[in-house]
Amino acid sequence: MESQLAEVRAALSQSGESTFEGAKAKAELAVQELNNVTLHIAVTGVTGAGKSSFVNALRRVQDGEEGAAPTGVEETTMEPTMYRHPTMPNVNIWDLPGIGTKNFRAREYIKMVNFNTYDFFLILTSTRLHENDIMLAKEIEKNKKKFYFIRTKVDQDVDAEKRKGKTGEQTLSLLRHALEEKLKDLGSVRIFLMSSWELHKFDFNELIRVLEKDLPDNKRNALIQSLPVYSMEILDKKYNTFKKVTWVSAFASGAVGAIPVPGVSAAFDLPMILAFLTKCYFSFGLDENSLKKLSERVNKPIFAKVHESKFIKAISTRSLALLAVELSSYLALEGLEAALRFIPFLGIVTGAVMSFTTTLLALSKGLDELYKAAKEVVEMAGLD
Ligand SMILES: Nc1nc2c(ncn2[C@@H]2O[C@H](COP(=O)(O)OP(=O)(O)OP(=O)(O)O)[C@@H](O)[C@H]2O)c(=O)[nH]1
Ligand SMILES: [Mg+2]
Repeated sequence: MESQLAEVRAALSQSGESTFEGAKAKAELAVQELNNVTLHIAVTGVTGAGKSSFVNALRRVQDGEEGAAPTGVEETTMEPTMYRHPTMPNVNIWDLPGIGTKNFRAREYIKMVNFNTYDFFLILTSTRLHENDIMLAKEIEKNKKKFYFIRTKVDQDVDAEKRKGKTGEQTLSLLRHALEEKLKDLGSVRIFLMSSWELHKFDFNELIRVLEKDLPDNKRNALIQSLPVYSMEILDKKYNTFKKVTWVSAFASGAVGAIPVPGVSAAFDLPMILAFLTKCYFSFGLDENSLKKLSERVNKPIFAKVHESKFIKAISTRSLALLAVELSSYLALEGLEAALRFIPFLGIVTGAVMSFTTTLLALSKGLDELYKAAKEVVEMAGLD
């Protein structure tokens, strides 16, 4: 009980408001902003640089799969194509046309691809950096947006150089220095070495760290929540972004439309809790489709166990009834009303406060359960 109350106290102090009503009004605005945030990522670079393959890797769809961006030596993307994230509809990844190698005009190109649409640009380059990549970067900078250079297909370089006796580290270090040298006119440009075949290796995490710093709060959260779970670090980041919004979600929910749960004295907003946890469930890669793909990728047929958990089942089948049972058995609320009186901030405990408290505790518990399951998956898959 003490730790639960500490959670409620922390939520109240995070709101920075002195009344429950004030905190609620602020939270409602924050939730509206969260729901309206969109992120548009532009993926550009010369023809064949690996743009479409990278878009697919970010969206966790395999090349050739339904809804995947067409890839291959013959497949050229001729106009900007938007690919919605499969589970986060507010995150859009744009596969831009190849910038060509001849007669390139950066100013015309950025006009043609609707420059203003995008939050930032990823400029992909594979075997050779082209003058046009640099011209494009300069034009993006002139128009006050951010760009990041990504050297793709480094798996190929590592393999090829291994045959000549170089270690992976040596190859990557040489690649990095050669590119830094070529890009030195642009100032301090960061280069990220990557492979769409093995997104979890090389500089993917580093790119995310840099983007996290550069993006405003809501967009950063959207980005993190949309990422494939390729490491424990990414899973932890996801958990933290969800954890941060539990209190706003609980404040904003209120008792309106709440469903009384047998055995729990305060009604709480079960549909909102289910919607929130469903988002976490997909973001953590716990859905059957993601688990199946991971299982194939790491060649370990062990993830079906995750769906044996009653809690996960409640979410995967979107069953309010099952979720209510799971949560009410956790929320042993008998002592809660009395305990709440000890929080000086609250004064008199009202139905709304009770509803807020139970909703917050349910969200936290649900999030922790999903995180625990996802952590086990990451460990079993050997991704940590
Ligand atoms: N080994 C390796 N091959 C890759 C990687 N990314 C892309 N490729 C291959 O490179 C070729 C071109 O990839 P695409 O993703 O179609 O390139 P693109 O930039 O979209 O090309 P355009 O649409 O023609 O401009 C394909 O044969 C891909 O399979 C990678 O990370 N590693
Ligand atoms: Mg393409």
